[in-house]
Amino acid sequence: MKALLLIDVQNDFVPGGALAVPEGDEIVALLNRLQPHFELVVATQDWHPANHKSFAANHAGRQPFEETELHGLAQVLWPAHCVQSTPGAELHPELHTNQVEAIFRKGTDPEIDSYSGFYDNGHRKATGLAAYLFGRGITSVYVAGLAADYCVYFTAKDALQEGFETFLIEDATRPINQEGCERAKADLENLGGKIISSTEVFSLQNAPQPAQA
Ligand code: VGL
Ligand code: ZN
Repeated sequence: MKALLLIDVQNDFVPGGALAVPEGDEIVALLNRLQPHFELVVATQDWHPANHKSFAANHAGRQPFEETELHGLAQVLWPAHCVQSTPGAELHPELHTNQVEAIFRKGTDPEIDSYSGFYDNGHRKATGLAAYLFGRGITSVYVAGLAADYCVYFTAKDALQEGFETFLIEDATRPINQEGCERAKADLENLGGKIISSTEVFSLQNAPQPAQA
């Protein structure tokens, strides 16, 4: 059983948003076409309180994209983004959600960032996504969405660690930083993940068949 994980397809991560991923909006139509090819579709939502410590504005004298340390973990300081219940935190209006059976929110603890859909960055708390997928009989996960070099990458990495056969659909994601994206893909391949293109999904055997004439 295969699941599609739609990672953080939110207004703040597309051009015009607070933490815009270049061309982030260009994947939305593809994500919609991919969904019917899966038995299960799940989404994640970055969902920060306004006082979240990943925001540069919550550290005196610090600027976005500087690096710091947060409770012993390396932390990039981001522009404030995906603040709970703001328009920037909403899923992209063109993303189809009728087939999305569950949405897992992350990044809600102000003291720790949470890139992966499975765990916070310190791996201290699970979101429940792995247990949910196991409960639904999922053995393979296909990861897409934003951003390739952060939340998509860390979600795929945790999926591998949880024992799922893991695929990154490379044309269904976009990175914040291209070099970081190349490193992320190489790392996933080293860990046993597979980097594929959407055409491989469209040619999977159990794709919906057109109605017989
Ligand atoms: C993300 C940085 C901070 C992401 C979320 O969705 O990739 N990146 N928060
Ligand atoms: Zn975030």
